[in-house]
Amino acid sequence: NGDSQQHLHIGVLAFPFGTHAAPLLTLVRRLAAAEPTLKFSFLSTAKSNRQTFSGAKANQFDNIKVYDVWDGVAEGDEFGGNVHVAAGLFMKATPENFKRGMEAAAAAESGVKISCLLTDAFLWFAGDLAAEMEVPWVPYWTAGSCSLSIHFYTDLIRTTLGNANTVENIDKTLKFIPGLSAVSVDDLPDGIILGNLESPIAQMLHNMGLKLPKTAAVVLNSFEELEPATAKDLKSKLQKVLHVGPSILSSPAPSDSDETGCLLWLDNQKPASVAYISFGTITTPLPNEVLALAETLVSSKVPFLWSLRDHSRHLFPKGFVENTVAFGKVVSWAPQLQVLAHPSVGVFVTHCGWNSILESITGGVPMICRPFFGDQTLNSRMVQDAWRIGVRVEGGVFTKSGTTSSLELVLSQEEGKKMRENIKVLKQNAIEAVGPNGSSSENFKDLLEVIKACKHP
Ligand code: U2F
Repeated sequence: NGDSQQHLHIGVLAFPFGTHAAPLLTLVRRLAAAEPTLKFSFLSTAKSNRQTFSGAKANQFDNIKVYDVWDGVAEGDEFGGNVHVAAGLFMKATPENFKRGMEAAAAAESGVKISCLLTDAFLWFAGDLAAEMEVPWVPYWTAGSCSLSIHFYTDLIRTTLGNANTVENIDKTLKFIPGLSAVSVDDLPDGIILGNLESPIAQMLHNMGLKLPKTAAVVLNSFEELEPATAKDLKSKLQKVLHVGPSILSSPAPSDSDETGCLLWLDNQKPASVAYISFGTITTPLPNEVLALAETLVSSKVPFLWSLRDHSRHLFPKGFVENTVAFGKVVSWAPQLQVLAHPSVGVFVTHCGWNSILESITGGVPMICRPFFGDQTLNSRMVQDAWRIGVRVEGGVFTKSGTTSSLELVLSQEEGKKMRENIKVLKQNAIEAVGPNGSSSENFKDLLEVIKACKHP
């Protein structure tokens, strides 16, 4: 095929849940802009593609084409289940759905076959698929090195600390893994030592960890200076480890519009006074905790901006929104990146999703952490004890007294000031990492070379 001499065709496979597809697309956009001769086929489910390419984020690249793959829900089924169930159904539909999608993509590119698989790292089977297709596999880990390291070392953690759900191991730390000495068994995602080791997610991540040494390069949305020991260790163990983030700085997506007036509202608040509250795209906090947090805000009168989906509003105490209108604002969606960059925000009450952490760092805002699942507890441990840029909410869950003292600590006490100083240093590191000759910029160039070196199969 004459055309095949002209361009390389990259198959991009997304994980269509949580905040996964969007950061992958951000990376693809950056590659597509840097090397217009590369052609990208971006594959995800119809629902995920609709969200990822909505509004200002509509696809404007000639060299990125978008394909829908089957989500695993049988036709005619009215599926309204939660995201974990949906992810299970989706994983069952893989890799067949992606294979079919890639065939369609190759046909649309006048038969030019895919010469590289760039995928969400969750999609561990892409390693086998790539081998079958005789092309390299480049997985993208949308979170930090700390959590990637946990999955890489799962077997070692199990043999060192024991497989069973033994309580006596709970406080043991992972000091035998570089960069993770602050982390205890209790901080690990379910399915490593505690919880169900056989759950689909646990198996998926374990498989991924085992496959990592076979990848051409592992790409992360983090920067080396944030987790130097872990980054160095992974680099010594894997073929190539490329921290290219934070992508919000290196390749900002089009800004969210401020339909709910958050930024205007923040303009009228005092510097570093506001608590911004959000728990990401998947988590809904428990009813008693919403209540405790709301009661804390009422009694402490800390100015707040709370992003909470409408379906959770009924959890507020009666009259909450009306009674706090003088110092608070509740919205169903906030332009979070811009909110965290606003000088009025003094603390971020967060579930510690990785994107939220990066946005808090680049906004220079310390955190109060209330993690729920996956990498979030581990991330919160790093925030509190490795980077010292926040605290876990006192007692681990929102109670009125614990939340009151955590807010007070971060907003008004010396410790909070110190956190703000620490986070400023990390913010500066992040800016330098994506700047000229910065580590993330150099890693990005390296990634581009890896992709350009792919051969037509
Ligand atoms: C999963 O994380 P989530 O999607 O729940 O949370 P984040 O990684 O923190 O990403 C949330 C994104 O949604 C945005 C916010 C982040 O970019 O700016 N957002 C917003 O713009 N406005 C709002 O009102 C609320 C949110 C998973 F649960 C985590 O454990 C993982 O760390 C993460 C990444 O793999 O994916």
